[in-house]
Amino acid sequence: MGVVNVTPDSFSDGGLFLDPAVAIDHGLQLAGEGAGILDVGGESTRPGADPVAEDEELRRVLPVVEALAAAGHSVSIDTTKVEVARSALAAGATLVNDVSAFRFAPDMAGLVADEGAGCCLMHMLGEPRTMQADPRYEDVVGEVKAFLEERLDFATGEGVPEERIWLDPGIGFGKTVEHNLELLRRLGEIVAIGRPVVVGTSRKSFLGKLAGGRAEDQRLPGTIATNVLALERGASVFRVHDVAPVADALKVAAATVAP
Ligand code: PMM
Repeated sequence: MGVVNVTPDSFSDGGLFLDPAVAIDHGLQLAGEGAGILDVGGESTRPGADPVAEDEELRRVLPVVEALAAAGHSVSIDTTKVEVARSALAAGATLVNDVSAFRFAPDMAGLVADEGAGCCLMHMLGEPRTMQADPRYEDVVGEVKAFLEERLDFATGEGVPEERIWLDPGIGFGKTVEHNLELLRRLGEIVAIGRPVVVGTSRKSFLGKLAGGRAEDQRLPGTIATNVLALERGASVFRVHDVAPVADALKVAAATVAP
């Protein structure tokens, strides 16, 4: 899954692809590098980010979704707003990547069900504005797993077939470095829920901290290391900014994992 952020303020690429034409080119490039899905987002979820108004989010993402879908690519829409998801699905997206797992807009489940779309349900502690203010868990893996199971039940109860649901532990969303590491070490427990697991470690701050203080553009080695290990532990979808190098690493790693 290649990241196409149409935002002025995402943590690692904010402002680079705010012009729709540039974002479309970027998406096409990521598809050429091997991304099977292009994840288009118009609202930054970085810690402390302010919410974006619906009309502004639509203005950012719609032309990009439309162009990438028209070019024959699979597109997911990274949003927590039901009207943004509705328009993106109408414009050709086939999957809703909701970092609130339908908590912010419960109607999103019915939309996904009615439209025959897929969805990715991600764990986040609270909301982006406050999630990194002293996150605490008794047992981070147990709590994330219980949350994802509850959200899976909610979504299927609203009519989304289980086969169309992916789950994501939400690396960096209300988690300390140690919480992220524990989730990656014990990823198998999330995989055991029985749905495809998405991981998003790409360029995240814990990678910078672990490598001695690396800036966003120097976190590719950590991104590769974590994605390769996540593959070995059963993850199915890898959400990254740097598709070509990660796709190579995953191909080689997959060839060494027992079938
Ligand atoms: N991370 C970000 C945004 N959306 N969606 C999913 N499913 N999983 C993630 O880990 C995730 C996400 C934040 O990264 P970005 O600002 O670079 O897009």
